[in-house]
Amino acid sequence: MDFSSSTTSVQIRSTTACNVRTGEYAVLRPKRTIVEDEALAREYLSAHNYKSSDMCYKTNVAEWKFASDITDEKERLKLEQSLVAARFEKEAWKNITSFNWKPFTDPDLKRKFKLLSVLGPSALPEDKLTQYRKTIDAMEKIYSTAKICSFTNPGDCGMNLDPEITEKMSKSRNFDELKHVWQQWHEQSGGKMRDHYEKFVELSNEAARMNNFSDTGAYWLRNYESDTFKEDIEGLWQTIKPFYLQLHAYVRAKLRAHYGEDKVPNNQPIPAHLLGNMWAQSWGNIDDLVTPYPGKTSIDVTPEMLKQGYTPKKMFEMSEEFFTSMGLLPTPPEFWSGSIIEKLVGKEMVCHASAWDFCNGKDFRIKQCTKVTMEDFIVVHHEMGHIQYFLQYKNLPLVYRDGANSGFHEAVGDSLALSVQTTKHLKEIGLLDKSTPQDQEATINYLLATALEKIAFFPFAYIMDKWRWDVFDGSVKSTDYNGHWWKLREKYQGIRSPVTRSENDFDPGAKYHIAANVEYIRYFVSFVIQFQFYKSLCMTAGQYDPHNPSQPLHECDFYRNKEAGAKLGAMLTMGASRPWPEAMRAVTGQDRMDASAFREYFKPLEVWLIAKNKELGEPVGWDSDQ
Ligand code: X8Z
Ligand code: ZN
Repeated sequence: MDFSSSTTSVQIRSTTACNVRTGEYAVLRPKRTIVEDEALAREYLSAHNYKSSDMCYKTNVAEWKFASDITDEKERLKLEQSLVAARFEKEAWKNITSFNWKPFTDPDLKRKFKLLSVLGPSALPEDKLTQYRKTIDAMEKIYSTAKICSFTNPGDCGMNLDPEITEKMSKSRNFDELKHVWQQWHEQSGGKMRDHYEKFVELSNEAARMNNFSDTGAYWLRNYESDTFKEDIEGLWQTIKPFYLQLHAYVRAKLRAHYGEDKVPNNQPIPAHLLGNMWAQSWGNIDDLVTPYPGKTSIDVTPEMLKQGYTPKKMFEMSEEFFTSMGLLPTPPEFWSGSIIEKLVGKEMVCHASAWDFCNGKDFRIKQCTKVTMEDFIVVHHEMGHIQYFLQYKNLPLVYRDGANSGFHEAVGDSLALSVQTTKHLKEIGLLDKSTPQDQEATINYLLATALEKIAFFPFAYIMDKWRWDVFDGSVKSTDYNGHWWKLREKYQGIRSPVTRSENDFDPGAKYHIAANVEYIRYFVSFVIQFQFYKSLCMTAGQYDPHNPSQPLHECDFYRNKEAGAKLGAMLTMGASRPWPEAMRAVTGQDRMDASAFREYFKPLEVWLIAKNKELGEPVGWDSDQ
């Protein structure tokens, strides 16, 4: 699959192979000098690039067909294609590793070989690879087709995650209804895939070990090309944590005011079903309950979008216009004819939004069950960020057609969306009344709404992979899958399950990326670096000056700014051809992840929250058994 964010895509894209001249290199190698070897290697890669792009195209087509129309037949065809691709990959891998590439003098050639020398799950024998793929497909199918019964109308059992369940979680303020929906969803999704997950872990680890990694977690981390990556993430979390605790305390106080002391007790983790989102990963949907100054304008322009007759098509066109206004690339006609931007009627499909690169330089698509909401308007920009990356690196060899690391791919659209969602920009595009004042209270409202999306997300993004790292390295056994999940949920997010849980449940599987096996720490990385990108682009555009209080970071809009666009474009065209610190330097001048831009952006809110929690007498943190 190419989803830009899928782990399988990386394997296919970086290891897809051709089966021509099988064995030839292995036989010749001992007789060659390094110089001859390098020349031959270059020649080999060129043929490999051509064939592997073609294979990548075929695999994507089969995967797209399944994801947009989930049937047994489409699944069978997808599996068949994945086995064909795996055979190609294995052959190519044998050729690639037959080269003595480590002493190569050309650093670029060496990098290509390094990236291509990891085979991925295709290392498994074919029967096991079949099982591995079938297990993931089964989980993705359970997730994407799960249905629950309505609370108010129990006879209606056709509620899907997208859109009905998501809308309930976002809009209902009825404690028992939310609990019902939460519980039912967890039962019908994760609850049905526990055995599959256990099998998946075993096979995935076996594949990782065949690739000389200790386990799947270590295999995933290779993407970040850093020996200190886990420590760096923990360090970033420690910087963000005090701010998260303040936000958590404030939101808890507001929820208590709404639901009552018995439902949201002081000093306790927050019940997971009250935060406007099934996974409590971002809390923007309860902005109405927690907004500091209710009389002031809200950032949520959904009602205005509906009033003006917005459609999914218009949302995508506007997003594209933002990118091109900065001198970035327009999408080709194939994008518009091939994409699916609304849920298909009468078909089961994977609704979780994704962007696809079909590896032929012209076919790029998005699949999104778009609703006309401000939240989805931001997701549209997120997905268009992936497409922009694809477009910018489309002329590189396939092995480099990827993000500098996965977090970069996730950050592009979000960095631009930070500009799109400013009141300045919303006024400019007619979604906010030009006369709306931007005073201190409106600023706090704006920053709080943004914090509900961005700050609330960090501990969730962290535990998604912390849990999997612990499962993959064997420190957590299948008998403690769910217990460990809730231990992390409570410790990091400060939330608790609304109903008693046991090892008969499998709540991690109620989240898409666990069911579909998509690594998640990329989003943690993205939420840090998108503020670094945003700040740098703002400074390039002359829209932010750290020494000028009348020009705060959160008000910067770089719409139509070609210099900012050129800077971003320069990074995107590098794809994965350089280690990520170099890509980051191209935009920010920095070569590491750094939460200070993020802190700078939210500074006025941090000060406000600390004072407010004191005023409310709300204790910060929660009692915990941990
Ligand atoms: O999965 C996504 C994107 C597709 S790459 C819509 N996101 C994460 C999620 O939904 O959990 C974006 C932010 C977090
Ligand atoms: Zn994404």
